[in-house]
Amino acid sequence: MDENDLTAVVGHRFIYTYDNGWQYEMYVKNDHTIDYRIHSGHVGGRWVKDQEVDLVRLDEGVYKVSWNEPTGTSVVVCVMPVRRRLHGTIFFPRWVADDGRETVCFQNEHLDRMRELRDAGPTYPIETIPEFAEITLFEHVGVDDESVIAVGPEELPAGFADRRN
Ligand code: FER
Repeated sequence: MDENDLTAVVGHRFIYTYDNGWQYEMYVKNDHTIDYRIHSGHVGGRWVKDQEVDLVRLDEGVYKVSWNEPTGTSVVVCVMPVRRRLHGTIFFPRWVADDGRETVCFQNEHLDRMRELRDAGPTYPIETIPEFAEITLFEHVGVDDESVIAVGPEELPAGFADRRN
């Protein structure tokens, strides 16, 4: 198998709902960058562009995306596009787990504030949230397209995140 063939995920947008009901949207903009929106959940309304990630192909049809946010939150998402399934583990620092409201924004405009909050903590105990999700929409939209994730989740037309394919 070719570990370096990431074409099944790079340039794709997917919308998924975790088994706990939280709905997310990820755009794999290129092999080291994602943009995303959080449609619902503990920090619903939050959205981010140009998050650096590590992306690897673990095996046939299995991809892993890992990163750490300026807030201190870490995330690992294992994506299985053909199975329309993924598994994500979110590691919230204590301050986000206790009250995530401060992180609900277009993060790119508040990066220094997020790092300040991260450094103020508290960090521990970290809240680990491991959940499977169903991928309800999966589409190829091309690489490095800044128009794919360009507005916050609240600005989208009604039903945007509920489209299925
Ligand atoms: C995901 C789970 C968590 C995800 C992003 C996060 C884009 C980010 C959480 C946060 O920073 O609060 O599946 O995908």
